[in-house]
Amino acid sequence: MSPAPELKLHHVPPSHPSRAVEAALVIKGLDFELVDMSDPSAPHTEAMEAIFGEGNGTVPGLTVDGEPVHGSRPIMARIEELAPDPPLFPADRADEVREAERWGDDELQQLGRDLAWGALHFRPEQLGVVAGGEPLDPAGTDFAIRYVRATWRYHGLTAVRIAEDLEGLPEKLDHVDALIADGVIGGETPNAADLQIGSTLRIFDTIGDLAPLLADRPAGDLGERWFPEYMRGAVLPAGAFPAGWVPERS
Ligand SMILES: N[C@@H](CCC(=O)N[C@@H](CS)C(=O)NCC(=O)O)C(=O)O
Repeated sequence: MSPAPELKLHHVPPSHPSRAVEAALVIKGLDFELVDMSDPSAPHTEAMEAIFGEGNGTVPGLTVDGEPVHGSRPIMARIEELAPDPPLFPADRADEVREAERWGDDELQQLGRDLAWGALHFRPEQLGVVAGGEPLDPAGTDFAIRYVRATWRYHGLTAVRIAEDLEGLPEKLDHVDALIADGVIGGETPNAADLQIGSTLRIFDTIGDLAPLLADRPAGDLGERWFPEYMRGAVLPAGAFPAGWVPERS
């Protein structure tokens, strides 16, 4: 038997796609080292590109005996090659899981970033809560206002985009309910799509304004089910988004 490969998962702790692949490594029982790429003075992109190549500045990135694998979906696929059981792409619905994983990455994941940073713009003192502590004092809030502004600029966030994200959210949550009803996700053990979609839903759990959209439905339980410890207790109180921005559920 060949020795187990050396696995290093490069992440930043709040990142939901990083949590998704970390959960996959844990489920597979693989030993790995977590490398925290956070740098309070600069985005992690440059340091990531130095390891994973130009244009690969986002987290997560995995090295397998030094071989770089970048992005949550390629990492899921590589983990599946390294340890087939329990499967991340169960044979009886592998294509459906792959498509749901793609949807979770391409169409849902960004909303985790947009809506969290969006809500924090209106409640910057809550940055302390999201980081696992208390609401910030006035001096801390001054820092948070600058930090959130810089993040909006960096990600090209606008109020229009956030309002549109919110408008489209009921339809996306319906899609997650349908994936659960069809047995693509939400089974006994999480597959790659469960982890990709569930990690974003866990972020939604932290935004109090979204609670009415998430309550009493299968999609509303998925984040907590697969990521009970991630963001535990971090909830931005409802009322952050301006009145009328959060739509009724469909
Ligand atoms: N869809 C990609 C993107 C990951 C992504 O955007 N990660 C964020 C953190 S959650 C990041 O590193 N952002 C920094 C940047 O956009 O420069 C994946 O799933 O790997």
